Amino acid sequence: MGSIDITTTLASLPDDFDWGFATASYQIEGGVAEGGRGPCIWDTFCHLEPTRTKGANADVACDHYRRYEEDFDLLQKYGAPSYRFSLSWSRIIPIGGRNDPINEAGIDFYNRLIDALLARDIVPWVTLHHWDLPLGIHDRYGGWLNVEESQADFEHFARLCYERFGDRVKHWITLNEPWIISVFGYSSGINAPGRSSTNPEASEGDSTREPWTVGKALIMSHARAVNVYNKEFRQTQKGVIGISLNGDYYEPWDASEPKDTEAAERRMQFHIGWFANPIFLKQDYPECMRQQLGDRLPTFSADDMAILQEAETDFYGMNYYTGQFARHISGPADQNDFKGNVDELQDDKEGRPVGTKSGLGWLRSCPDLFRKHLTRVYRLYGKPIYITENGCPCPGEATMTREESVQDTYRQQYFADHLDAICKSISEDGSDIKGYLAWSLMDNLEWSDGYGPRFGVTFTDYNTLERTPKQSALLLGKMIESRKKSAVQASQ
Ligand code: PNW
Repeated sequence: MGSIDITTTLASLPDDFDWGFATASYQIEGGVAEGGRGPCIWDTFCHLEPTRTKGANADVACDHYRRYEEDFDLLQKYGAPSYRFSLSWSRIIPIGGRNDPINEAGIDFYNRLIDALLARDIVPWVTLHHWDLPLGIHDRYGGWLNVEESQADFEHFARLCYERFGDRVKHWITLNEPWIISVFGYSSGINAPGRSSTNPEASEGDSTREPWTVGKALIMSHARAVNVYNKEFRQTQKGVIGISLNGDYYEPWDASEPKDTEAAERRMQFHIGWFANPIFLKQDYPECMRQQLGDRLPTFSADDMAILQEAETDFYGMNYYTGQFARHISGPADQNDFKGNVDELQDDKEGRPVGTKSGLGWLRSCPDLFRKHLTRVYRLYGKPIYITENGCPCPGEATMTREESVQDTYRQQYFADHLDAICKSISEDGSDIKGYLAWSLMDNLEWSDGYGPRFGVTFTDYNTLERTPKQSALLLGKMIESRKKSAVQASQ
């Protein structure tokens, strides 16, 4: 793919622009019963019969638990200045609660990880929680369904992590994608713990209420973890803290229909405003959510609001993959709706597709919408943005051999086009975008889709666990290298 001109594309990136790759504990580690780790809700979910994860579990996954040195050699080979990974809460506190025993062997594992990164001059970015909730607290009190207990336990877990790792970790992300946790875990039930009243595979749940309760638990958990950092650690540790929010960009299905324009904006409020209003604007949920959901949407008490007011979050972590069209639905919203009473489509009224097809049905490459998304989020919430995830599987990659998969032309074009969108949002729209972490360092467990979709810049052979760099890893490596050179030139 020699045709991608990386130097002109990247010219408008700031000299201190950060780069790297991202992963999550459950998707790569394996070693689920090693070193005193307790079970998490995904362990149970992956072993349900009949399967709800295409037969896949994470008992071994990429065996990163044992192979992390090799994986960090790859990061170094790719020239990555930064690496984002997440902590398995139940490795550190096997049952999960604030009065439960701490597992020193789990802490040692993450100390080794952090030290192995620093030895290679790679900056660790740590996500405290990326979906693998300790089963112990799910069983004890319902996990995120218990707003008061879960936020107290998360605060305790966060404090322990700052205490033990914060001398070396200066970049924290509290939670990954609270929207997915709430909706996939407690409305559609396609993710652990798989609760739903609309999904025939689920035996328990209330899709009309549970996602909104869980959302509040996550917002308050984030805020309390930020407050602990700011009050007890920031002065000595001098790090930054943010949260990673997912959300697609929506265009109206019929651009000449004002109701579709409203529907597109409403859809984004239901995706992002749900969390960003309380966290970044320190306000109640978006008005359109209150209107539609009424008393099913929890309220913030005066005490809650005081906690939110205090919680100054440094950056907006953006996980972006795709865009869609939104079409308004006439009439009142269904009780189970979580989208803001809109239909989501991949073609507009004229039949024009939103983007080119990737290897997953929900993911189309739409870099122009990425630029609009970046600019909209920056204007609305006013915080520096780090892209904490962006990537795709190539069309057909799920059934490719290693030799075919490493020639990942589609992914290279996707990265180049999305970096170009970042440059335009910075230089033409004035957004403050500070870094880009590609998803993912290696092919890994794609949650309920199992090991089919390959998001990695490194091919994982799930039989031998051998890793092979794909062309896209080398392309990003070249981009990083060329930026380093121009930063050095600029400083001379
Ligand atoms: C994110 N969607 O999840 C997660 O943070 C990663 O762990 C995951 O591997 C990655 O994106 C790729 O999927 C998402 O359906 C899962 O819109 C699904 C969606 C979005 C994000």
